[in-house]
Amino acid sequence: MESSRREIEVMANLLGSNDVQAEVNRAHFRKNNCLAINVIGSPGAGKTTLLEKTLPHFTLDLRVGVIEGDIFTSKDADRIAVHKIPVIQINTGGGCHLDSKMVSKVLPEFDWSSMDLMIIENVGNLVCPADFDLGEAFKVIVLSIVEGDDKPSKYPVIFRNAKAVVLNKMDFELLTDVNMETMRHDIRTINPGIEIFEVSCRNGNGLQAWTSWLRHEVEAYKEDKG
Ligand SMILES: Nc1nc2c(ncn2[C@@H]2O[C@H](COP(=O)(O)OP(=O)(O)OP(=O)(O)O)[C@@H](O)[C@H]2O)c(=O)[nH]1
Ligand SMILES: [Mg+2]
Repeated sequence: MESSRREIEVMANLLGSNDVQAEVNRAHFRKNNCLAINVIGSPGAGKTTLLEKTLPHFTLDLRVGVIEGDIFTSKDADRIAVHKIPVIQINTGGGCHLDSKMVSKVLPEFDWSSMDLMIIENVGNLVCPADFDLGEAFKVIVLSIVEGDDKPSKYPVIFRNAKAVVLNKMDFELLTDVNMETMRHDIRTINPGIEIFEVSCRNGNGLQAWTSWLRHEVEAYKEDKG
């Protein structure tokens, strides 16, 4: 009993100090007029692939940077670097999520003079990153439909906290027993206002709606200078 109370106190302190730094990061993004988004999803959901497919829609006329979060390796950062944009890898060394201090440490490594969009790919995990504000404008979930239509109701916290969800790997729809109506219904029950995109990064279906929405979000953020 005593030890679980101590654990709660430690967690509360941790989240408290994370939130303080997150506000500093958020002020930094605001000052530089750069939309920052926090991309969250299970290992292999397709976060990096979605970034790879998204970047070509932005880099012709906008400046985009990427922060890659992983436990070990720089494999995702290497994939993003092919697109010739600034990318920094953060290795958590075992931690299951990024936190605002890790992000703040790498911010000075970017040139902020004309950055429009900063995409932060979190460590592959649908649970832990939900509790850690990085200072982003909003969270985006990437969920592979192959994982099953019960995932939103089993992991509701992240769905409650996100602005958009990309339901990826739609090319597998007919090869699985996933019920997309259940999936959509459960997501909307948890978060009625969330944007839902049904996408296949493999064949490109649905990507246009996602990239148009994200572009609109970048423009809206830049117009809202308050
Ligand atoms: N069939 C199919 N495969 C996909 C799709 N999107 C991604 N993949 C594949 O799924 C695998 C995992 O994709 P990643 O983009 O590395 O996934 P991730 O979420 O970044 O993974 P972590 O960073 O390790 O958490 C790769 O083999 C991709 O090619 C899709 O829409 N359809
Ligand atoms: Mg990845």
